[in-house]
Amino acid sequence: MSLPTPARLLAAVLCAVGLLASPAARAQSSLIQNAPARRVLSLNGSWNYIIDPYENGFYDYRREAFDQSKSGKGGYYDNQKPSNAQEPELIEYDFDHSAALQVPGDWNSQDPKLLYYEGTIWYKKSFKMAPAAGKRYFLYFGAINYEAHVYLNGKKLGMHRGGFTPLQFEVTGQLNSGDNFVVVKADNTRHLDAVPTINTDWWNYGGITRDVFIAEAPGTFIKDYEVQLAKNDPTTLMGYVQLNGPAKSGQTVTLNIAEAGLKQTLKTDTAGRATFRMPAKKLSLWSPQSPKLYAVTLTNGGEVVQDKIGFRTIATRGQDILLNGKSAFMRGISIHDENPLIPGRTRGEGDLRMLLTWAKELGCNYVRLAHYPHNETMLKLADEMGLMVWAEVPVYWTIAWENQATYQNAETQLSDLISMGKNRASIVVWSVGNETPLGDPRLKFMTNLVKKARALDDTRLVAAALELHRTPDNVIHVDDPLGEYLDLTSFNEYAGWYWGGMPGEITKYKFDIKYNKPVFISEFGGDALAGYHGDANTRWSEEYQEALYVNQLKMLGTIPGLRGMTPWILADFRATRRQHPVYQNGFNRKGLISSTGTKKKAFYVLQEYYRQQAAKYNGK
Ligand code: GCB
Repeated sequence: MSLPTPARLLAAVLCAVGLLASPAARAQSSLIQNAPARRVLSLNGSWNYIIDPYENGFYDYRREAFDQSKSGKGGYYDNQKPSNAQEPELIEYDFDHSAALQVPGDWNSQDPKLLYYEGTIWYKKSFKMAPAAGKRYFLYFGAINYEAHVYLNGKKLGMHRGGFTPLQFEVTGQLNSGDNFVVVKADNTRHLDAVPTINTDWWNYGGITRDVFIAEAPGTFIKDYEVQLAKNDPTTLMGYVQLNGPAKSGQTVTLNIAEAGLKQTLKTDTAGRATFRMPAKKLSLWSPQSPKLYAVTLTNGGEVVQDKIGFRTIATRGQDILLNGKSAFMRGISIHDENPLIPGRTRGEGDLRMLLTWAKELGCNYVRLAHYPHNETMLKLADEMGLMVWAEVPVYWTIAWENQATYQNAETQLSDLISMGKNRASIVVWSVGNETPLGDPRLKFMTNLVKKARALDDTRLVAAALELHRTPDNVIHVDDPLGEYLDLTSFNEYAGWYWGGMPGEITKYKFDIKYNKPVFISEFGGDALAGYHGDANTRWSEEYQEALYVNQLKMLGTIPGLRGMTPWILADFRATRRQHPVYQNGFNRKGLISSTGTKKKAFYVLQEYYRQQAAKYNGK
């Protein structure tokens, strides 16, 4: 037995408090890495649904949950057929004769009576399959908003909270050869202690909003892996492979990046894990100008997992953001996971590609995927199309800072996001929240999230969209104490819309920014109804928004450390709080592109500014 040396003890303590991010401390999660790339049976398509505002399919008339009863039966998840005169049992629901919703897709945009619906909807999908002996199976949902109870063939698999991260259940041994059915109780009721909380500025779209599939894997399989450059070192590849299953220890795993001539055979330890660190001097680095991705192949016996991975470094030095060691300007735009043309949540690669193509047209090299984890496909597309990404968790406005369960929920969402995105070169920033109010409990909550993000991934920047305050001398102060812990001084700034007078008046403001870090404007903007015209002082007109952008860019140009921005927002989006009957009509109209896909005048202002910035920073 070897006794712990003082150095080992210190390392263990530092690891425990998250200060030393060893490869072993990097993002691990129960989720299968790159699950969509495994051998899958898609369960997308038509799912029958039952609207259940009183939750009669979940609770009996004494409000006892059926799935907690002795028999575990009685809920809609039994998927019983309705009774007829010959049958003794009364059944008052029937999935097969109920209407259907398309999955993936929110329910609000698929049936007019569901536009504002908040509550429970039951989904059912029947499918046939032939599970193979010796294989393992995982039922995987890209996202369900917000609380999901999942049942397979009448048996409960589990429950998940959080509307934007994947959920997965092992179903080995629970699948029939032949007919099967999955039932989901999806509930988008808002809660004070949830993440996000009850108050947001986006639509509370409910339902199974992302892909559903069953993934097949061998008995012992490659569950998780990371293949990235070491921190600030473009010539060293590092990461790990994690096997899961009875034969996980002492296995041989091969990592092959054929195009780069890199191949290594790894041996797993008793925990099924193999870490590596190897020289990689000839890699072409990923950047928006040249979004080079390498085919990466991991092999474990007969199992082959393939990914396309890019390699780049990201760091800050003083007020510079260094991409692959060179100063870059982040020409960004904020994006919601919504297709304004549906309007509703994006439903597939086409929708996602449309949004990112608009961003490219604008001249962006960067997107802020606000305010919650976006689709895994979006992250892969950003890799492919050459857009850096700010990825975020829905710690938004005022949540229950002192509630331990709320913190745990936020931390889990952050961990799952980092696990899902850790191999994507596009992601350069983890954002732990947006416009959170000053105060001690909040500072503790947020700094714990920052520590967690750094412990899981020490190679990317950590940020949050902060707030500012003004003094009567027209000075905008940015001094939120959370800024101390972040890599960017990133803040939202709404001069010319929520305060500061007309667009022409805002250039009088000067900035007083406390931290010597790259300055990043995570939001600015104002509403304009596309096609509504007036002058630069006519609120809601395209000309007002245009003047606001012209003057914002003038004003922001006075900040020496300005290294990027993600104005609010690419496209108009649905927001319940936006009630103006003429100009808003349930939409936040700060989009540079309208809800029918037309570009507003301000689009071209930002496009020209980005053209100049790209020239100045040599296109990076
Ligand atoms: C903000 C929020 C964003 C809102 C935006 C607005 O500061 O971060 O979610 O939609 O302002 O339009 O007010």
